[in-house]
Amino acid sequence: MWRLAGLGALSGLLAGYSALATAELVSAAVRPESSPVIAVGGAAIDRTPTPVKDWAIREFGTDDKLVLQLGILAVLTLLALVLGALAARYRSIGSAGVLLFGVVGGVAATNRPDSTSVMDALPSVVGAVVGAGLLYWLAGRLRARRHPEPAEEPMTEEPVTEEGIRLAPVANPAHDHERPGWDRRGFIVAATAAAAASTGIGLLGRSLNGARGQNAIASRNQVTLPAPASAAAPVPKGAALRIKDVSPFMTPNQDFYRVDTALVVPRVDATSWRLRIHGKGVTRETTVSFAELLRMPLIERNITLACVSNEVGGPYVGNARWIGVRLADLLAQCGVKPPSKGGPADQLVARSVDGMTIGTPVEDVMDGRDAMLALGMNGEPLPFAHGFPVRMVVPGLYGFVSACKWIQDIELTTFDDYDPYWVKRDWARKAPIKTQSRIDTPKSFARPTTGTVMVAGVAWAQHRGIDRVELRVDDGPWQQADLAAEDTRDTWRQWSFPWKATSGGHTLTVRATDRTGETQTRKRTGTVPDGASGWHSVVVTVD
Ligand SMILES: Nc1nc2c(c(=O)[nH]1)N[C@H]1C(S)=C(S)[C@@H](COP(=O)(O)O)O[C@H]1N2
Ligand SMILES: [Mo]
Repeated sequence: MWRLAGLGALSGLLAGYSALATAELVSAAVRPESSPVIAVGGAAIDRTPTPVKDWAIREFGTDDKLVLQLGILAVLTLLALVLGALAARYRSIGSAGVLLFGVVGGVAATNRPDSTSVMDALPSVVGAVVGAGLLYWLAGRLRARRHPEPAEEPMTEEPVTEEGIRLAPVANPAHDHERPGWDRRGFIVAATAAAAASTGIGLLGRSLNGARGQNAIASRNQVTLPAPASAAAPVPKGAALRIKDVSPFMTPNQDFYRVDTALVVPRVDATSWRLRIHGKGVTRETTVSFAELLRMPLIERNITLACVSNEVGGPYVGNARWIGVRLADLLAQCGVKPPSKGGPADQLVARSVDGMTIGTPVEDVMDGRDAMLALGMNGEPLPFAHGFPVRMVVPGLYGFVSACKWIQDIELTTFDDYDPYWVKRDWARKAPIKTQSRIDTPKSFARPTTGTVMVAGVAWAQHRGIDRVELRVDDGPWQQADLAAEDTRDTWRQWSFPWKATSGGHTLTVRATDRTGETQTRKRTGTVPDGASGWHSVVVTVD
């Protein structure tokens, strides 16, 4: 009885594995994002309550997606075990259960915002049919000889005494129930074959899915970023302090934080990519290619990007040198006017290839700041994870209201008419970046020795600029920190403070004041809806 359930559970596991492997292969023929785990994962992300999502970004950071996928796999494993155990007794019901999950996956895949065809259901459905079929068949092996014909009973399975005398089978129904009444060989052969075939199919699917990105990779390799018509001024020498453990003034691409909802990083082929600009007040609707953007006059700017999900003291902020097309110029060519000049649209909604929507005030984009369609980041084409081929960057606004990656559509509309993705999920419609400062060194719980301890970090108030940074030791007075040279008001600023550390436990607190004269508020708020506020502190013990 328990053995039957156990073998059934094993069959369920194999069926689930073969279903996912098959789905992987079919998704390579449809599109990678249509695979069930990705589709269900995407649907889960979109439906995750904002507090939970915020918590996941905080706890797991860029690994949040890995955690989610592992979670989905854990749930699927459990379901497969249960359905398998069920199938050992009721094989039609167990197999039908597998089919049901295929339907769930298929519905999830076709309902993704980037799904354009019912074909997206195919991987889930075909996978489930294969998995259900395998489970049905394996469960059949388990029962093949539950009630064996006496004539079919192999001689060797009869109990035989040492003298070679065959004992008569005992006609005992209870005993009959206990004996291994199943096709052991058939099951083992089938199970092994299914496991091996699934692994082969899955690996083939994986590699085909990987190969699909080759055109995109090739198109990225072919990009040569032209010299900008308007170069960024050289970073002042004093902008980067030579202090160990301070965030480098320019954040290397591989260290740049990543926050998005994409379970599979979109790999867009730049040669077929187009951006459409349309909507209210657009008198000349425009579609531009990547090559056309590269031929336009480009600007190069250092801009510090920040995520609204960044907690006080958190890591989701980075500074890069972006090169791209001034968005205001392109919009003006399309006939767009900001609301202050009588334009009918106050919201610009950017749409990405993966269905993300991000709304930005048209006024901000056209008020003279260097809002851009970025094509390059720190001297190279955008990395895929950061939006290749084109993304938006707007100085002064959190990423969720400005920095659409993998952009493919810009629609001019109004805040009244349309709520983009995050706004539908409790986040604010408008979200300028709050003035913030962070202590990078020493870290909390560090144990420096008495004497001079270099306290240092970064402060940012994009598009307003940092005017002053102050440090407080315990409940002492605020003391002016040394500020590194300012690059631009759109970039962060390093600061340092040589602290005469005395022994014992101490709390170090930092605050910044921006160039409008406003000092970073001490009032602690969470990240939802428009960014965390409060002061960053670290607690250290001086030995
Ligand atoms: N297509 C797309 N663009 C997106 C997002 C997203 O989820 N999808 N996230 C936004 C958010 S919340 C932020 S903070 C920035 C982060 O950009 P980065 O990952 O390059 O640092 O991208 C923005 N652009
Ligand atoms: Mo963000």
